Amino acid sequence: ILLNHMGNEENEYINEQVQVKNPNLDTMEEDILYHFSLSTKTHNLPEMFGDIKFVCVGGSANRMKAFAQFIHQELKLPGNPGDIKDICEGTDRYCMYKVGPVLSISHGMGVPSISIMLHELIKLLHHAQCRDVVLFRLGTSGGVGLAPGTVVITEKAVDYSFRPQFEQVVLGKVITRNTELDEGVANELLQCSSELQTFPTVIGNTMCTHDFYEGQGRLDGALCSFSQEEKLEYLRKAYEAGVRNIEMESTVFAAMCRVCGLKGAVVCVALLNRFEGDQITSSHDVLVEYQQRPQILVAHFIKKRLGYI
Ligand code: R2B
Ligand code: URA
Repeated sequence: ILLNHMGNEENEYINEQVQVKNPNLDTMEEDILYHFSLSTKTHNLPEMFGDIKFVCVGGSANRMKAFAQFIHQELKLPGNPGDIKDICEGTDRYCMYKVGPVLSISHGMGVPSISIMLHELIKLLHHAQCRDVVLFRLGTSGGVGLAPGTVVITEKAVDYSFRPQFEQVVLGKVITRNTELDEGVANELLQCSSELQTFPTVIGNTMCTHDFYEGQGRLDGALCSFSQEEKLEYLRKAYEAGVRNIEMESTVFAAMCRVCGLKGAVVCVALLNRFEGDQITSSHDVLVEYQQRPQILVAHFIKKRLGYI
């Protein structure tokens, strides 16, 4: 582990193997990935997962099942996409589907939920001796000055004061980690969107909050402690800081990818323009189509990387 100027651990990128940053794991006889209902003793993780090259995560269990079926079709793999099985059927915390070299997992809503999943995912990839893995978060978000339906590829994940950092409380003290994402993967994704030419796509900063309502400056929660003018001022400041969308998982995702030597990307569709309102008013069908956009973009990336295109 190298320490950077902030005293934080930085990945050395010496090899491309997924790295856990915890010496305690070496001395454990068994590692139980409790929220996946998997364990190093009861499952042969290298055999089950050793060939994984792409991991796609997203909040909703149904959406991540649909993504697994979609990528199955796109990669023209043998068998019926309808038959894919939830690897984590022993638990209803998260769902997980494996389609060739692609793993699709749900993470629920918010930093605590995705953070638990990422701890167990990174250990899983480590135990399975996976190499050269790219991790994508495919999500939804609120747009900041963008037309609904625009896809945002995250440059930096930023916190509530637009700083590219994630604060974690450890033993009662705050630890700060860097949240810059892989620039190469982001640019490659932007290139994919210009090849597809089916929906608008931008690169921008993504603000991660710990709440959907007051935390994102919404006026329509059960509580609201600020005025419409104060809301708009905050969104304007966010826009000036390069923020183009707001969601609830990107900072911890970026921080954990960075420390563990995983190339990570965040691709979220904006469901609305927050300068225009707070409620999500589009029809169900429109929202379903919007949520397919990050999937289409990442499927194109995967197909290119695998030499299909
Ligand atoms: C986007 O959508 C969810 C809230 O509706 C949350 O998980 C996020 O980041
Ligand atoms: N997800 C969020 O976190 N915020 C939005 O406004 C929409 C989706």
